[in-house]
Amino acid sequence: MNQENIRNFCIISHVDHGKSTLADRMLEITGTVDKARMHPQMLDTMDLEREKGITIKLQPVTMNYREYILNLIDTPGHVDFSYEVSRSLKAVEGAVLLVDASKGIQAQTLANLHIAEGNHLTIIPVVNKIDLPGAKISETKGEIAKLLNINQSEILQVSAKTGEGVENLLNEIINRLPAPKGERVGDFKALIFDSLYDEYRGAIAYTRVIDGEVKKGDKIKFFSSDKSDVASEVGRFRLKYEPSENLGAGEIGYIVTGERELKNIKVGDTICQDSPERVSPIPGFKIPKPFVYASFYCQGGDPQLLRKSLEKLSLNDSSLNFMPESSKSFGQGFRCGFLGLLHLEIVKERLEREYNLSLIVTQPQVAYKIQKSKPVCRQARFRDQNEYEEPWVKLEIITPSQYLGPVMELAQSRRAIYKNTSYIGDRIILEYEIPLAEIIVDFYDKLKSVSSGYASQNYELIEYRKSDLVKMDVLIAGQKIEEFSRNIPRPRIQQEGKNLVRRLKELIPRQMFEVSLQAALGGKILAREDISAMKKDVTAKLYGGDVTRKNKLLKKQAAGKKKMKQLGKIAIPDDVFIKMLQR
Ligand SMILES: Nc1nc2c(ncn2[C@@H]2O[C@H](COP(=O)(O)OP(=O)(O)OP(=O)(O)O)[C@@H](O)[C@H]2O)c(=O)[nH]1
Ligand SMILES: [Mg+2]
Repeated sequence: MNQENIRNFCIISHVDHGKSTLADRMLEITGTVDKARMHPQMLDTMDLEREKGITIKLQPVTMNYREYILNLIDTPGHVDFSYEVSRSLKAVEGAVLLVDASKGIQAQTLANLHIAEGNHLTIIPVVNKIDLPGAKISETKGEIAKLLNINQSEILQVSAKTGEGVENLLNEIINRLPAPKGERVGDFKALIFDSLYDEYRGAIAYTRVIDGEVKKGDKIKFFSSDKSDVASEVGRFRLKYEPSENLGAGEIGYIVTGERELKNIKVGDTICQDSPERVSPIPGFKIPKPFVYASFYCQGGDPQLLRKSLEKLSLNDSSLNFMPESSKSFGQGFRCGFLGLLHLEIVKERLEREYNLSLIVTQPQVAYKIQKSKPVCRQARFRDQNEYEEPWVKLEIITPSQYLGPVMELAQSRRAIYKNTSYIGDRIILEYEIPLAEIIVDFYDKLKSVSSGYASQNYELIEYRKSDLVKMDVLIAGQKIEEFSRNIPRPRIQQEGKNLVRRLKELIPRQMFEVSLQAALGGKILAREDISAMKKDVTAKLYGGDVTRKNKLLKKQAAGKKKMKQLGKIAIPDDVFIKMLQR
């Protein structure tokens, strides 16, 4: 394939602005998919993506159009998966920046645009959903023109739903984006921008070829691990793996590497052929720092199985981070780092579905830095003398001006420090600095509810700062359960203690004996609730001898028990930790 006829691009936007739907229309117009086989958001191939209606993984696809090859990468919009966006953007020359005409520019529109600009990509601004009755086309164009400092006439408009304007967009992609650079003759060099573990074929590298070409049977070498393998198959993404003779400079495709030692293959690494000394490696990706941590334990299973599954999954999710850990209550497990709570939920679901595990996940927390100090006197035992540092983030909120009051009130109730205000059109961009712990759980839901769904947010880590935090312990039936401990700003400790034991009381079922629930600071009890003992026989209340009903009830009780975990004497449901977060 002549390099001049290749165009590589991503579609980026805020969540839900229609990227995957636009990709559908492109697949249709280019004849990549038969209309009869077409279904909405064709590139959202994971069950989880379809159930949740969001894209989680980047997804490349190769299309033929006119005399051109178009390599498209659909990206997720949710902030927890922005690492997928930044990797995708390294593999292409241009980005279609999509903006929903009924919503205008939102927080991830800006965040993703900044990543694209940082990669010096050509941006094609496009207004989507022009078919909607509520579409504010010219307003949105005005916002984009101001943001990109361009003329409104350069902004395209489409309806990804009806297909209007999409053919024109394809032609503009060909006109406006440069063809990929690189030398077809010469040493082979390619970037791994994603990967996948295949039980039968080993690791499959998703690559962008920079120079040279690779053929089936060629020897390949991973730059960082210096490990050699043979490319047992190369090919293109055509909604399935389509083998080809070769992959050359400027192309996007896959290489079946056969590698089973998973530490040898790294996303961001450079693949070359025999002589790495002749090739300069491509600058790798900046590995994202996890925002939240939680511990994963295998329910009644082998921790080694969990380790292998985490390794395999992390090939396909390189923002997942894990290290071994052990707990008195749960045994061997892993402390895992995530980019947000949705990321955590998705990883848990994927491990359970794709690797058939049953997991216990402890309460997610941000990573605190703690300087331990010894108590100096007896009284000090009742205080927490440790010094805490916690991560702070820069928070950007975009809101229509009429919700400014409640949005600011919300931020201020969470220890936020106001920094700046700016405007896009008649909407306001508020900038704050705020402790990460204040926003990871329910801030976004609250923000949506105080702004009737119109405000959006984005955040990035800035630094660790000293905080007046104390560690609150939780005692169940007099036994300290480390997994429930949490760090809390000192002024809020009484209230949080009360809330916590009340919530635990709702979530922990009655036991055969009375159970006390206590929140404590050092040795001092802050709050207490009791769960009264259960009646011994659950069927006692069934009069007469209806055996089927009685059996049914006992069965139900038994099934309920399976999802319980023994914490000392107490049986608690597995999902208590996650439920504790849902207020
Ligand atoms: N009316 C209308 N609805 C659209 C259009 N484009 C997308 N939608 C709808 O918008 C919703 C989100 O579409 P997606 O294509 O999943 O959005 P996305 O940007 O891929 O979402 P994420 O990948 O999760 O960020 C779906 O309900 C689509 O049917 C459009 O042009 N017009
Ligand atoms: Mg999508």
